[in-house]
Amino acid sequence: MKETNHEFSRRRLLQSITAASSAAALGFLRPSVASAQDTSVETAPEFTGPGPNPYWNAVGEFATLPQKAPMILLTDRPPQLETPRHYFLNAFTPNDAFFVRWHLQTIPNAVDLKDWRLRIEGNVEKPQGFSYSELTTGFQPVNLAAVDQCSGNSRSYLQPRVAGGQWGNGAMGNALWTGVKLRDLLNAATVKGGSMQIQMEGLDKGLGPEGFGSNRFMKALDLSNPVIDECIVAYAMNSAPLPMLNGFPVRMIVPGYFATYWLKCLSWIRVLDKPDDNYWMKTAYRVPNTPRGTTTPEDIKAGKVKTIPIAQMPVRSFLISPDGSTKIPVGLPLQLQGIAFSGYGAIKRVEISDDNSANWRDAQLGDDHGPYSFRTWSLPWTPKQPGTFQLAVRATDAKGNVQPDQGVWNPGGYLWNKIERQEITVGDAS
Ligand SMILES: Nc1nc2c(c(=O)[nH]1)N[C@H]1C(S)=C(S)[C@@H](COP(=O)(O)O)O[C@H]1N2
Ligand SMILES: [Mo]
Repeated sequence: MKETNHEFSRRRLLQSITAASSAAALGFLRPSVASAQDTSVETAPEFTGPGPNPYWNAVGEFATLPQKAPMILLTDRPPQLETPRHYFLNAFTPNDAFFVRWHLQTIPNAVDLKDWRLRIEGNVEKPQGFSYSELTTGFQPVNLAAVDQCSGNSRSYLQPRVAGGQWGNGAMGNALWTGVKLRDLLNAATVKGGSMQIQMEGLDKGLGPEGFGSNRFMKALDLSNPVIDECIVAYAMNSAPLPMLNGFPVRMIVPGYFATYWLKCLSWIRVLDKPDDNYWMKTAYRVPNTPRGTTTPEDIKAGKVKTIPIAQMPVRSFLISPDGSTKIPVGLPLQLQGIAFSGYGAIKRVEISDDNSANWRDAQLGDDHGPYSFRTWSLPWTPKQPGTFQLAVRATDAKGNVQPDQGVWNPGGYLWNKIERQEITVGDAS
């Protein structure tokens, strides 16, 4: 059975190599890979389900998905990959280790840039269809470091447990995004008076959850939202083309906002004169209209909870090293290291406690890459006696938001930002 899958996968891979070479001869552009030897992963296997998922075979054979390092495989249909913890020691998350999340079954495995266009349509005076090179050469490029975080990041920590992908803390990543201002593209098309929202759609399609009603993933933002002027249509990620699984050729960057709005393989921006009521706005990705978006199963059952579309990311911080995997000898001078970020403004402070929140010490903040980036932090720490320590880390942002010691609960499993605690065992070194 396994053998058959491997054979199948090998055949598919050879086919795709052949397809890739002839495509290259025809001058098709594909997301480039690190080196010429890597051409075997240049074209992802087709992923058009139903039937056996070729990505699964790729995982079995190569322990990785196309253009990706080995990562935590959350689900294979659609592919969802979580970033292993140690990657967060740095402010920028490498493209090949950047988390992956899709909703629909059929995701593109290659894009022919000769045919591909980004359409600006709907309630506009002059509908547009920009080619990739028009985007890269026809507009002032903008660079922005920004955190992409899934609304369901850390969902596995909610009590009681909720349905959905059981992410740990690795459904997030920070990249330097390069692209065109959304506003420049809208201006080129001239938005008509009375417009309310932009609706975004990518190349993926397929059946969604029950009651979905359409086979596309679409998200919308209010034109009156100030974030519209900060949005970027990104054609580069950490100064390289986007990996196919992270949205090649372009994706939307919505600084400070949860990733659900960061449309991948973005191909349609539609100006609407009324609010978007598609499933992904009206039903999914909504949070209780309560402080911190928290509620209870009882209030949900009683129908007491009003919801609003999810928006900015609350302040968070993480201890990345040490990770609790080894016993630490007494007297060993350590650097506690980690990252922090907030969707509401720059990180102003990161504090550490090793005595169950009785005392907090300020960590030193690392390089400032802008308000929407991960901010690294570090603090020297030398354990003085053996035993078990709970190292807690809490961040404060420019708006004065401080991480709380209480979790949240809502049926989507969103907005988790409770203070993280890491147990460290210190051993007697004498
Ligand atoms: N086209 C498309 N864009 C999408 C999605 C999707 O399913 N299709 N999922 C969104 C969600 S919910 C998340 S968490 C991010 C994940 O981005 P990543 O895979 O680059 O990490 O993509 C967003 N953009
Ligand atoms: Mo997400």
